[in-house]
Amino acid sequence: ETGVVECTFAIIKPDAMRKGFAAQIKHRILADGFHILQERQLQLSTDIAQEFYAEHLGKPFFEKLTNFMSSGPVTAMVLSRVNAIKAWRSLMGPTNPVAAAEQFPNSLRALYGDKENTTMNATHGSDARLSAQREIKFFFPKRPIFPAPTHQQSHEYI
Ligand code: DGI
Repeated sequence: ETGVVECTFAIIKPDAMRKGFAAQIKHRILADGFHILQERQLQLSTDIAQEFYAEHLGKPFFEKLTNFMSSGPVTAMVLSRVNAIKAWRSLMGPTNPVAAAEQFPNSLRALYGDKENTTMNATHGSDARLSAQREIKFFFPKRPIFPAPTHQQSHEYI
């Protein structure tokens, strides 16, 4: 397989957490060859959700999105893999769960997103290297001592 090992940032959103889909989603992540380098469960304040989605400030869905993202616990993860950013976006599927179901029925947003409501689309993923870096720092501000693992067992950071 060609490509560069990258890190990306992922969130299991409050809807998927509430519906009990976190374990199935993590299973798909691992089956797709990602390592979960870091993971934490937390609940965002609305302020933090607004800061995280600052690029969408002023859009019609901004308030609904940030209220939803702070409505319950989420799982935040750093994922690594060859071409992680693209691969995670592709595993998630399109933003709108209806489009996801039509185009990629096996994608996470097709399976676990809310077909009535694009806001509740189960997962988040960085869209580029720069946003991945920013988002990872935002949720995991402490730098790990060791670089990305080279085998299954070396997942522990201090
Ligand atoms: O990178 P994505 O999460 O796929 O999409 P994005 O960065 O354009 O938007 C961030 C989130 O905002 C998205 O996951 C769900 C929500 N969103 C985006 N577009 C719409 C939307 N929510 C509603 N209700 N309607 C939209 O058109």
